[in-house]
Amino acid sequence: MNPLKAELLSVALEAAARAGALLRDGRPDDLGVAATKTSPIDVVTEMDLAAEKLITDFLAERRPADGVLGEEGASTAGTSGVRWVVDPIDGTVNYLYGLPSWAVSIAAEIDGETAVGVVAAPVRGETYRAVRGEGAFAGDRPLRVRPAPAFGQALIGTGFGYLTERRAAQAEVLRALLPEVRDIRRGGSAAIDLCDVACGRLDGYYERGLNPWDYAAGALIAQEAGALTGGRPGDPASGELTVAAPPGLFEPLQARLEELGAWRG
Ligand code: LIP
Repeated sequence: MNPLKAELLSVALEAAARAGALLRDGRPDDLGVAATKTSPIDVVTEMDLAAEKLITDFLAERRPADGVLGEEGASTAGTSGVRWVVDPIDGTVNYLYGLPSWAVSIAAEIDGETAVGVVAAPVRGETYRAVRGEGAFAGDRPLRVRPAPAFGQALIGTGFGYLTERRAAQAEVLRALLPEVRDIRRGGSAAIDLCDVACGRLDGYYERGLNPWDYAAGALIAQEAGALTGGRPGDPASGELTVAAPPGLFEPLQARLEELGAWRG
């Protein structure tokens, strides 16, 4: 493995492990909402802020010349060509309510391309990782997507935004898609959903409105496990639309989402 990528992986794994332990073991029983962002249901807790500080302090200590982009406000340009993209708690609402499906998501870009991705899911006891071109793993277990099923047999993950108008548009897409596939799962963490595609626990995933920190690490892990990822036809995954699925399912799913206008709203 490339020495730089090996170092970035080691740093990401340690940062995610430290933040995951803080979040798992230090969650206050009376955890409340510390602030809201784009809407009254787009919440931040004191633990989101504490975890992002732990991660950014660790990155500054180990990789002081790197840039950082974090969901809770971390933003430094850096001079090394490496930028960290950090979601300290992906699945914040699940974490707030004490539900198990949340993760620490840490990606490292080299010259603008995601090279390393780590998603730690402490309550699951699993940490997913990938280095571009080197495969995807959960611990030491190699990950591989489930072979593409017929469209009507596909288990599809998705999620919803925090703005009323967007949620109404997303519900219309869901209303059309649900009768056409095996079933839908809404887990509440894009990073975990993308890792579940990588593990073969979901056949596919799509969502409109994600931020880079939601999908950067998970999309690399899904790619390295054999999934195709993207947005609207011909576009990369983005906040407009993120789609992930194995070849043979990715194409019909992406085409159907285009027909349904899943990128609107
Ligand atoms: C979450 C995403 C999830 C989406 C939620 C939320 P957060 O990120 O991971 O897929 O459906 O609405 O955006 O806000 O918990 O970091």
